[in-house]
Amino acid sequence: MSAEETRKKGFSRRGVLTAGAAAAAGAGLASGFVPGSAKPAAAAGASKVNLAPGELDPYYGFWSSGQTGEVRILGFPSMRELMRIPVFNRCSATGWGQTNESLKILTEGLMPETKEFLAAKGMKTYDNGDLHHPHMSFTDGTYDGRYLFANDKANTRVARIRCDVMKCDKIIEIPNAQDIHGMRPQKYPRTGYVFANGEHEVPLVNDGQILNEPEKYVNIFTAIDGDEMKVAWQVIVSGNLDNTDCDYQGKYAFSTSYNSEMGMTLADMTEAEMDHVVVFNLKAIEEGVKAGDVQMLNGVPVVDGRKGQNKKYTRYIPIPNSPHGVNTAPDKRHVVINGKLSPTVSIIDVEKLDALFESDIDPRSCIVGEPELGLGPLHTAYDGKGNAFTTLFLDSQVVKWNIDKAIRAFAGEDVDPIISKVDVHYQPGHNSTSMGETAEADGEWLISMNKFSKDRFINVGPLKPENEQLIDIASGDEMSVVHDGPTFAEPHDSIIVRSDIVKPVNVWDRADPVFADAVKQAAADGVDLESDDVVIRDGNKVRVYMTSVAPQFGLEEFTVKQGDEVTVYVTNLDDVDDVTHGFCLSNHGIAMEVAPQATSSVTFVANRPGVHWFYCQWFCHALHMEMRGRMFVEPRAS
Ligand code: CUK
Ligand code: CUA
Repeated sequence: MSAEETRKKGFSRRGVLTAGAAAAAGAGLASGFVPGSAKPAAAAGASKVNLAPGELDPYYGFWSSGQTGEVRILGFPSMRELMRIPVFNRCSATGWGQTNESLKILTEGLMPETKEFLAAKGMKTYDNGDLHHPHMSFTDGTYDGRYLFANDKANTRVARIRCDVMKCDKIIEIPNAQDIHGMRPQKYPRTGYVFANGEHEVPLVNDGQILNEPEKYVNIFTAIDGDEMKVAWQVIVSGNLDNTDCDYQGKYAFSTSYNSEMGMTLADMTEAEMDHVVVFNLKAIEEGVKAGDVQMLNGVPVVDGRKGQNKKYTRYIPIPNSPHGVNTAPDKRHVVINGKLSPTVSIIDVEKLDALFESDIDPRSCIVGEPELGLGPLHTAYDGKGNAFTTLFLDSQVVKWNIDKAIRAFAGEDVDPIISKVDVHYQPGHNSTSMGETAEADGEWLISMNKFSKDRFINVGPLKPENEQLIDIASGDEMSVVHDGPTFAEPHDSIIVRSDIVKPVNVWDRADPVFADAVKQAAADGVDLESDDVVIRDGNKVRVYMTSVAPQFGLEEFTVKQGDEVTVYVTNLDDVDDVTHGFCLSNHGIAMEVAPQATSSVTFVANRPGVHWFYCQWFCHALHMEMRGRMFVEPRAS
């Protein structure tokens, strides 16, 4: 398509739109064409996106990847993908899922029955995950750069990523719940808790005795101790759980429910006009747990917060209609619940929640605004200046609205909270603003994470990328789309973090706990990982220790016997930025990354007699191709 055609197309789609949106269309064109109506502000926004070679981004973007199961790091606002962090998936490049170090993380947090189930399939852990929500740890209401946490909807897990090395260090399976969807870290005083919603309701004892007795189905809300990565407590709720967020006081968490009906079919699930948001009273629950008002299920204390049960723990606030996202505003006071099947969002004033728990007043008394925004409101982000940005899935738009005006309109004043709308392409789910889920929301940028890209990119076949659209929100009331960013399946959510907050290292610390098992085994074998290149035989177990310094492995050959269980430890002695080596063993399905000053190890059975080359698969040196060696497997004596 020529630039001229692109331009025409852009304008026909935007016929009804404002000059601001038209300016955005112009700013996005490769030709650099800017229509006469363009505001200089929009052009300014676009120029901030186009970093010159070598220029650095002012923000990190941490992107989920949905069913791909990883977390991605983008430079923001350039939208350049910088790195992928394997979490629930497998990674051919880094060996995530086959190194002993990663397998430990992938298996140690699984429940015994899950390990048993997987072992029967010949598996150590799950191969897939569905990672929707990456969120950073907080201290005092803002990001602290320690960790990222992420959910796995597919296999009911929660993972933690260390931001110093940008690697996953813990994965736990959540007992009693099924399919962790909404997940948020505690904002205040710190993280602290990581809240996690079980989305799909199951019988409380799910052993195959109960199918068609919905009254025996429950959903479970979980609070994880984010420091220990252990479940602290759980709450049984009525209805299912979708998304979650919490307040800036450290008192309450909130979860939406699209299935208050506890329906098992689409018709049943969407029957009621009103569903609800559950409010969790953290202190009351902690006291209940301490007082022993719990049942112990799979070693976890579980309190009963169902409707009509103990009202200390939860309140159910009716919300129209199958609400989805819940987003706490940086004003530290308002929480927006996005109506999805209702064109409205509902604004909760957290200062009215104490009264709700103290007496039997109408739970809707804490709703202070309910503006009608458009069709299919899913998620809301904030600029820190009193405005909110809500995605409208069905309208394919983002709407900018003012929180205070919405509250005044709800109170009867004749004001319109809607400031402007912009078309996005197409069907937006989550959106995020720069620092927008913290008290330091800065109102610079908005990302609209669109589920369909259709015609926005050259065609790649029936499976299309998603389209993340970058929107300038710093240049006045109108929003300007300044960049289309294709992504592979399927980022749901993202966070945009000021770059000064995140401080990754360049080189591993040899004392890092990730290497502890290797160090321990080496010590038991009398081996120094940092200098020795040696093969240790221990019955039919063989441990091969080798160092690597570009462009050479410490061992250029080693010999094992057919049937040996071989563990190869590679320690990268290079301590220069960016000199990563790898160890790839031909025709054995084995490859792993060994970053500067790291030790990585992998275990396999040597079952193919003959010569097998191993080589460094990470281009590290002019003689990188020569960085190789031979494993000789002697045939089993027959
Ligand atoms: S959910 Cu995907 S668009 Cu999993 Cu956060 Cu709303
Ligand atoms: Cu070492 Cu390539």
